[in-house]
Amino acid sequence: MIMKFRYLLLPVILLLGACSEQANQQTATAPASTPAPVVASAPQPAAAQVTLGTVAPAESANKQFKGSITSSLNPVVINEMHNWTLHLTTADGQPVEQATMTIAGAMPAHAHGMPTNPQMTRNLGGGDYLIEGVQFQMGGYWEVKFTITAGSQLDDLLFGITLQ
Ligand SMILES: [Cu+2]
Repeated sequence: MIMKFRYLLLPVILLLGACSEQANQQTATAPASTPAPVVASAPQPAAAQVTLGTVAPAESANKQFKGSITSSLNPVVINEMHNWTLHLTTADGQPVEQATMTIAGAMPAHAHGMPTNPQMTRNLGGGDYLIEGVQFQMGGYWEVKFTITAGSQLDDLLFGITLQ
């Protein structure tokens, strides 16, 4: 994970500089045996800590699902990869046990995406899903959208998140 994080530093810095549409553009993961780039040993500015703003439980666009998220890293540290757990229920609160999903995050005000492609990697049971590869490159208002399929249901679940 650390190796991957270091490998992502350069593109992240480029993203910060450009602040343009770079949604979901992730550099290919380096093999674990690849040495860290020399630049990674240079002095780095201290990582900024920001508070994961109150993330209200959300209702999906067509009201088929409700969801809430918890973060493995709280406060969130800018530019640090971490995981989320999504708890997913039906509209009446029953856990959704067998869902698949894709995830996309963006800052609407800046028209750019996240520096990573978060993925649901494990169904934890009871309506909980592990989301790996969450990373933010700056504070401010983010929207993270889960496009969820469960059985014949397909719906978008969007969380508005202010990192400040
Ligand atoms: Cu931004």
